[in-house]
Amino acid sequence: MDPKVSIIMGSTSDLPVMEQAAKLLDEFEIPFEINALSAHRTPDRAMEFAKNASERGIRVIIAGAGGAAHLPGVIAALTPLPVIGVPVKASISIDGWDSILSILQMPPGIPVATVGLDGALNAGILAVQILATGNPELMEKMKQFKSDLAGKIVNANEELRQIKFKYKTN
Ligand code: RP5
Repeated sequence: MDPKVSIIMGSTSDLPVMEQAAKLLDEFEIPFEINALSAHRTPDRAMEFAKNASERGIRVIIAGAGGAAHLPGVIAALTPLPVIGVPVKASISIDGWDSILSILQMPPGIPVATVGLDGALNAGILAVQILATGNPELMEKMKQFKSDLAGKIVNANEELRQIKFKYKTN
């Protein structure tokens, strides 16, 4: 299987967060690869990866990092592919804001589609949505996924209806 999505992260300490994206891609049966790559510890490898990803058939890159998280931006600067950035709340973090702002606040011309703090699940969903724009079968699966989410709220309301309060009217 040739990978369509590449998940990269600054360190394996990011894995507990980034594996949420991997699980989601597995659920949608999307071939993906997962690697550690650092903009400051392995800058040459990061550059080589970014320059070759498109030619290798990768369609979307999900990049997670914590602290002064320049990995997604550096990769986005070197590839024409869409890059989804995942700010990770690392142990060195100042409440996650360092990572959020480093990834989110890219200068004009080099976008990184930034999800919320530790939001790797949303990154996975967004990657599938990007792929689905050119794949009707995947689009149907995404529709089903969304309707399953709606089903959860229907069930939640059913449970909430059972809860009794003196002044609760529904
Ligand atoms: C970043 O530094 C990584 O993305 C990670 O979130 C953080 C800490 O890395 P380790 O010291 O745990 O390897 O580059």
